[in-house]
Amino acid sequence: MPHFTVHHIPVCPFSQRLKILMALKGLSDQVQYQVIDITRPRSERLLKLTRGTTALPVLEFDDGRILKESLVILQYLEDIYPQRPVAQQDPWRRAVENMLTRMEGDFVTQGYTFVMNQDPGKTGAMREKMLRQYAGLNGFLEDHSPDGTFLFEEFGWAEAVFTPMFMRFWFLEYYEDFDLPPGNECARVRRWRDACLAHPCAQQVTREEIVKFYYDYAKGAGNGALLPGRKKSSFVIEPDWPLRPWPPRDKYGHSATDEELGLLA
Ligand code: GAZ
Repeated sequence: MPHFTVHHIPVCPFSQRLKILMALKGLSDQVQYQVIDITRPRSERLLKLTRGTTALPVLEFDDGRILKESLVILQYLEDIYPQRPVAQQDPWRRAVENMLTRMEGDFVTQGYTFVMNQDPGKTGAMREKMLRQYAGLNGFLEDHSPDGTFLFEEFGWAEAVFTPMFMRFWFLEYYEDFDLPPGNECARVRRWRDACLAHPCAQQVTREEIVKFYYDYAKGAGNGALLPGRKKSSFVIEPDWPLRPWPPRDKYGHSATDEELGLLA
């Protein structure tokens, strides 16, 4: 078995996909993770290996080869640990699962664009677009699994891909007061989402951790970037998140200081 390490950012949804997959297989201890502090410059060594790209996770083998892109790494782990397959084995079912997986890109982009929006005049349009994303998932599940909870019988591949995003989108509930509306239009995707959130193999992060780490995203600064007047990003590893207070919810008004966010050691 090749030796490798996964480099990742704390609270990163893309590496949580890998953690969920390995937890489903009962093999969580088979993968070593190395936390990268994105508020500091990336090491020359890693930059060289990735040819200058900085997006994580990156899986690095002991011999210097690397793999990028969470869905590619997910498939690699599925292939080298075939015990307790998570992906569907039947070609038709696998294709259906892949169609749903293929919907993650727009879903993720819309959620992050919404949380990072700084123009209160655009909030209505953002809500509308986010709802359309959920409605798309709802329709897909209605077609392929009208009476089920998950896409198939159990929490599987598509669930491992989407659950970290359902969790990140707690930041929309907190900073935008956005959640799925009651009623029929989203009933199927709500059932899916709620079961995904509750699954024992997907409990690597908490709502509190996400809300605290993503404060700067809610103020328009992604990927560890520094906001005006601030010396520390909300993505710093120290002080640890349980020690920090809950950030202010009003993202369009007040800009919290490092001190208010509990970022000063
Ligand atoms: N497609 C890749 C994968 O592995 O699946 C995505 C990986 C990725 O974007 N990683 C980001 C990263 O490592 C962190 S997560 N950044 C650190 C760096 O130095 O590059 C997504 C958005 C967005 C804003 C943020 C993110 C996000 O749009 O989650 O849309 C998809 C970054 C405004």
